[in-house]
Amino acid sequence: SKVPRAISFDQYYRYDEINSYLEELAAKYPNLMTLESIGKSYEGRDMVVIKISSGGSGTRPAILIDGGIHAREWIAPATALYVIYQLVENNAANSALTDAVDWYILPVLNPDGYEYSHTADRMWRKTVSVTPISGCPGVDGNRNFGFHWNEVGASDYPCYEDYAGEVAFSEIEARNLRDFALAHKEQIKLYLTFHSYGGYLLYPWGYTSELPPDWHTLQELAADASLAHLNAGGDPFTIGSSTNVLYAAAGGSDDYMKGVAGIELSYTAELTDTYYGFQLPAELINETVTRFFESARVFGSYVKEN
Ligand code: ING
Ligand code: ZN
Repeated sequence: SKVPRAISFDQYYRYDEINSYLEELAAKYPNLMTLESIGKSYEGRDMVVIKISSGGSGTRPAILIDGGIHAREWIAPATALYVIYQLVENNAANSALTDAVDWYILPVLNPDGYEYSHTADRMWRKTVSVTPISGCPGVDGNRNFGFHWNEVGASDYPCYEDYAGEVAFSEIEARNLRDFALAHKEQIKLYLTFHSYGGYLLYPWGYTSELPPDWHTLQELAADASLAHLNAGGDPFTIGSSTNVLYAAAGGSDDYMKGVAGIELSYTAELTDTYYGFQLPAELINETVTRFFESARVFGSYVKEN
């Protein structure tokens, strides 16, 4: 497969291509970016987290971003990759975002599923692990986290798209992210997970219609991020708790990060509108990611200033 010497945002990349690019970037900017495997996926792929830090020895407030927990949502890894690209390759223009804040970015949380969606089934959502029903592999990674696990909006039946798994954290990918987040929880002030589609900025909870005590802060910061997206030519986001503006679903990563890891600012971004659904044409990647970067800027500034 091709190794991208320069990344572009007019095509979707395979998992190996993404990692080749990230390795080249880390080699080129060793004082700004480092690459860490947080463990292997079910099929043995390294799960790569990028750390972007201009100094501070790990004492600065940090933002944790992931994409691609759901295989078919290809714009999610692309957006995570674009944030890396801007913060590292365009650091001269974006140094205000890295001079006091560290960024941990995991572009593809479900690499096995991501590859499967390229090679076998474009509409694959889940992981690819074996389940008790042969012929029905895979768990919904965003129903597998261990906070009010499987209470609502998830299925016990392995053949369903929202199968929660046999137990919480049955999936190695969810465990690897959990362990990474818990190891850095004092440092991480904001968690952002990319999904598609629909144009939402969601905050906890997904397991209940009750709102967290600091929902007003979550709402206001999301409104600022949405305004930046609008000013960049994007649509405003629909903002609210997952249960109240989309649907109830327990076991999501955002609920876990807030409810257990103690990362108070925890968001799910549902990128892009509903017109193309999961199959956003590659020609629309560029405008999608550049617009969202303006929202990412707002999250970065907030963490820096608070
Ligand atoms: N949407 C999310 C899902 O996992 C979500 C929405 C996020 C619900 C967080 C509850 C909690 O179903 C997509 N597109 O996957
Ligand atoms: Zn999703």
